[in-house]
Amino acid sequence: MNQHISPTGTGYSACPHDCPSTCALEIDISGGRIGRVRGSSGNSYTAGVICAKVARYGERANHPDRLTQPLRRIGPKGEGAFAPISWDEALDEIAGRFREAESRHGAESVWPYYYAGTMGLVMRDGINRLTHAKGYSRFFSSICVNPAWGGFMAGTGKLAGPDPREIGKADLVVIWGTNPVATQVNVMTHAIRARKERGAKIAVIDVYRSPTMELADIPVLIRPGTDGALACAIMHVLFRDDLADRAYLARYADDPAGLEVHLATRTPEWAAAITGLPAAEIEAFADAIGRTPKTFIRAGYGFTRSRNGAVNMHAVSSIATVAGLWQHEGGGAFHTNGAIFRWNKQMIEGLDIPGIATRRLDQSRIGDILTGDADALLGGPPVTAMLIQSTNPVSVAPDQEKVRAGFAREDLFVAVHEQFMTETARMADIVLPATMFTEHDDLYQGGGNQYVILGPKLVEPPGECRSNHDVVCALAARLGAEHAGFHKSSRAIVDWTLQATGRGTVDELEAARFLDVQPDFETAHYLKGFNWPDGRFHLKPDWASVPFSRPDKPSAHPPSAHPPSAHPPGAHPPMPEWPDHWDVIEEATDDFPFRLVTSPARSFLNSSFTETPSSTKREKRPELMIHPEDAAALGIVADDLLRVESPRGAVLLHARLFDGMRRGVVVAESIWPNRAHAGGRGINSLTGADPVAPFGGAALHDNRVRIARQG
Ligand SMILES: Nc1nc2c(c(=O)[nH]1)N[C@H]1C(S)=C(S)[C@@H](COP(=O)(O)OP(=O)(O)OC[C@H]3O[C@@H](n4cnc5c(=O)[nH]c(N)nc54)[C@H](O)[C@@H]3O)O[C@H]1N2
Ligand SMILES: Nc1nc2c(c(=O)[nH]1)N[C@H]1C(S)=C(S)[C@@H](COP(=O)(O)OP(=O)(O)OC[C@H]3O[C@@H](n4cnc5c(=O)[nH]c(N)nc54)[C@H](O)[C@@H]3O)O[C@H]1N2
Ligand code: SF4
Ligand SMILES: [Mo]
Repeated sequence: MNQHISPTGTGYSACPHDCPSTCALEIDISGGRIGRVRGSSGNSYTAGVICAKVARYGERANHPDRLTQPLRRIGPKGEGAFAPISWDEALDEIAGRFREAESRHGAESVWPYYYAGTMGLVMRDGINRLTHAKGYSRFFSSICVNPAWGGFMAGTGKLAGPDPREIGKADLVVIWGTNPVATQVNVMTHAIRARKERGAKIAVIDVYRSPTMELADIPVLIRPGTDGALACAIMHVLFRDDLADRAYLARYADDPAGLEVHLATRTPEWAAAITGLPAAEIEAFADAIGRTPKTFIRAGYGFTRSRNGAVNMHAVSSIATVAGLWQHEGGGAFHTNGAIFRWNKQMIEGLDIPGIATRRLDQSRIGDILTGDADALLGGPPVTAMLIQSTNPVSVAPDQEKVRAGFAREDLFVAVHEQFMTETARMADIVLPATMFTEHDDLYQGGGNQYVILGPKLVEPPGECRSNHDVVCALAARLGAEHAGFHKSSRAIVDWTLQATGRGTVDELEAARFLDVQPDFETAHYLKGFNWPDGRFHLKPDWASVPFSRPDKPSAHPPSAHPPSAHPPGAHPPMPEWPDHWDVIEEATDDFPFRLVTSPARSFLNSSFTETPSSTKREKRPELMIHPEDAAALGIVADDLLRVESPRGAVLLHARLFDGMRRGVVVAESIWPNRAHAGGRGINSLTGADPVAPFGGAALHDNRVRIARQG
């Protein structure tokens, strides 16, 4: 492996973080350590631009607080007292405790838990190979993408769309429910290019005046969870004013006449009452879309983190069909490119292991699961042992009071493999030190773009850090788990995966650095038809036929011991037949009169970078953005310490007066560590884990709260 490492020079890699941009990176290396990081200018999506937090990655990689030794807990759970142990001792103990759990309650009492702290395919997903080989409980991944992906596929039948670089060729760029200035900077690179080169207009739909909306020509400020209403009114205007592309609809859509009838009552006035956006602004925005064939709708994740999120994503993508945008270069709707990569993941995940049929436990419901909710456990045994890689659920998972209670259980054994002593690691029995992306080999794919990128090992890790792959293989050996993937290096698995997918070899990819796998124009724009048997975009979605996984067993009753949310799982009204405002969001009540959104903070990435001083300095402290008139009505002034309470918990935040929301909407840019809040409770004490219909997921931006000055 060492042939790829040179102590000084430039290394080429991919940003491993959970960000749709997946930037191609050029990394200064000196004395075997990484320094300044730049965006690759030869990569046409990255185009030489990356975010500030990754540009200064040396601060994170060379951080004095990095974990460098395996540790064993020596005090009470969660107190943070650990003592160093050897790797052999740590691995033996984990294997022993896993065997013990298995003999007591069966293999399904072990739950390997992971997420996208690294997006490298081998390091992120290789843990599934161990799960499959041992028959442990499987992982139903749900915290991020499900409402968005499923909602997009409900129309197109496929998770792909026009080349995202075509944003640069649009005349109207519609940035819908995403905040790319903070969360995926490259969308802005291409949007600004369209503005500079073509005079394109930029529209931004959000629930607060985000840094992206600050740059918009057409700011569209709505209430949370009302995007379906806005989309319907836009389509109403398109039909009404003869701006719908009827010839396109006749050829490419399932039932445009039915939609037109349905939308007759979805007027701008109707939507104004729901969204809070004046009808005249809806009219003007709809008119701009209807008169601009090269309108590129870039739909993000944020607006789908509501209980009606999948319905809203489908409604937004339907606009591109009603206006016929898909036909034009620089037009259409794009969310993500998951479908174009088509990896053979057999070696990574052990998909050829026979009889993979254990229960799949819902990632977002980890609080319910660890506190023994029979429904969340799908009627099976309790979870008594976990290996956690690449995620920090004690900060990021919803319904946090239960998450904390679950992790505090004395009969739960937890091993956490981490780069830092996160709040999850602090709750562990064994902590293992993990490599960073420059310290191991892996393979990356773009979400918001179309590149495959190699991230080779560039430097030696500090101390005794080991990669996820190495830990999974070492445990497999101790647990008697069998699969060829346990006997290959990560580089060999990358090579196998590339070859099995028909994408050459790892050496070829290393020489090329990245591979552009963008499909041809006709395919990407669905000119040969949408991905359904009838070849049409489904304006009237058949949710049951959407080829996207769902939670194993829809819950029949609300989680116990907690006040129910607006519509407990399984108890919500049926999904609408057509694009609509599906009224299942956690609307404000007299008791909880505000709607809280927990939008991402610019200098953090979920809970990552909360350990780097320049990021915490920029974000300052956990704050609640509240409208000055709402604040005045409550007698709140700037900097007051506020108690914010939802049906699920309470959190302390400082007031920041900000007039960039509709009245009654409050925003807390997140995710600060729980301990950064006065009182030690973090933002996810307020959020709920009841699954979003019909694909699961967490409605992180859909919370009713009440607010009062503390003390
Ligand atoms: N700096 C930074 N970058 C990140 C992240 C981060 O935490 N910080 N997280 C990463 C991850 S894991 C992901 S999945 C992506 C997500 O990136 P995005 O696709 O950008 O989605 P979100 O970040 O969840 O939310 C984006 C915006 O949606 C808005 N929003 C919330 N509710 C609604 C609504 O009902 N309607 C509308 N129209 N807008 C709404 C929020 O205010 C926010 O400004 O970003 C990644 N990049
Ligand atoms: N309130 C609220 N909650 C949210 C969100 C929100 O918008 N609001 N966003 C949600 C979303 S979209 C997501 S995706 C989740 C994400 O939540 P997480 O997946 O937990 O993401 P991070 O907080 O970035 O934590 C990733 C952890 O992985 C570690 N890590 C990185 N690389 C490696 C590696 O190679 N090996 C190992 N072993 N560890 C590694 C990092 O040190 C870090 O602690 O949070 C969700 N939670
Ligand atoms: S914009 Fe996203 S992918 Fe690019 S460097 Fe920053 S976090 Fe990484
Ligand atoms: Mo995410």
